[in-house]
Amino acid sequence: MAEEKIFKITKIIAEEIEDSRGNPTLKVSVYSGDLSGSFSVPSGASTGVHEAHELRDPEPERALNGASENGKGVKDAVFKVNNLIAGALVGKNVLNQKEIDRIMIELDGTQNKDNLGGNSMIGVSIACAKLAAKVSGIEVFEYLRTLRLNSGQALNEIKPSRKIPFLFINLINGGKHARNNLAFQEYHIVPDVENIPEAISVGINIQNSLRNIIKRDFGEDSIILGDEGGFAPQINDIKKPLQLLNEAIKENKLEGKVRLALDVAASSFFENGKYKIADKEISKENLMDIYNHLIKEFDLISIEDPFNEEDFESFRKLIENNENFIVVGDDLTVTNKMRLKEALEKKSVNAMIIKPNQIGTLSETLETMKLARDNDVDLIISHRSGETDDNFIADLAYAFGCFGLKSGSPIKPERMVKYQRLIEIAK
Ligand code: 2PG
Ligand code: MG
Repeated sequence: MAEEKIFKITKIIAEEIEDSRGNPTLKVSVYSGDLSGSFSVPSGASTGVHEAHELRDPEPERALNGASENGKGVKDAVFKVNNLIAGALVGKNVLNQKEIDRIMIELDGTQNKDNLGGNSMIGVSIACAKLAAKVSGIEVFEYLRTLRLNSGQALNEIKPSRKIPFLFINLINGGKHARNNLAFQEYHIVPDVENIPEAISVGINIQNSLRNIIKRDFGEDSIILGDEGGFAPQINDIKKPLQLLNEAIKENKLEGKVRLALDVAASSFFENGKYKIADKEISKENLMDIYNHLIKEFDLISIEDPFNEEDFESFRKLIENNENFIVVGDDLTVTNKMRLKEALEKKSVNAMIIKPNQIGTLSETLETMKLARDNDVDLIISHRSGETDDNFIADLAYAFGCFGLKSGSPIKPERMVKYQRLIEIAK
């Protein structure tokens, strides 16, 4: 049993690096002697209000530790890892993930990780898990399966959904991920094909066709990319991207082999009780009608965050209205066990997004995943819109047979590394 061995943490070092948007973020490396594990922390743009606090430096004039760039720096977070967290964890056994996370949670002492920051904590937490896999001489996904929950239950009791996850490949970007006026944030293709390399090449082929279609209809300017590597055309009609995707799918003769999915990220266009789409304000009832039609017309497989992050009720109604349809919580559930409990009581979701940095430790992430699967909620492991070259989420998705992995468009390297890792594991 891995946990009986002892590999003491000898050093923890955080540094500031850039994420894919060019914003500062942390890279944390944890050492046991000569061996080390690192994790580079991603960062969201359309973050849920209930996510763990992301520690960013104050504005330059109020900066304490020599920080920062317009409140975006993470020098304070780096300082906290290198001093407070390292001080508490050096000497501890890196194979005891539960203990490592418990110590950080206690040291932070707040509900929302306000003191240490979810970004600092998840950096350390996952770097420890990667080091633990290394000292154990096993792959990260294998190590994850050996971990135990607070209840003592083994994580290999998590009910798998699939052997290899479906890929949710985001090919058209709007919302907070693009400089256009498209309200919906993400338009995904979900290839239903035999293996991951095939799914990736389907994604690339469809994106290539899409480039020509968008250029033809909207001009050269519209083929610029959004944050996750999908196109960000100057469109405000929410239905148009689905038509464009269908045309690209047809061009590749892939009808029936590729489904469509949305991450609407509705909280980002919810203002004063209304949803603002293409400069018009609409009610939640109207939005529900729009979804009911789109689901039928485009045979959508799922919609993520269809309504504002506090509207559990409308999520439930969308499930009730559409048989065999997948309603995914992200800003609603924020990888948080308490939010998931509420969503379960109110029957608001049948799938949820898992983003470890939303909650701030690996142990809490796994607790949430177990609760979800015990209640037949499917899991989609997800990147953030501001990403790094880290591939941990692929191991997490594979380890527990998750339903999906959502990692943007394969033409962006920080997205592709996750898909590539899945290919490597699946081999
Ligand atoms: C989402 C994510 C990732 P962000 O809403 O699901 O696609 O976006 O990281 O900006 O929260
Ligand atoms: Mg989302």
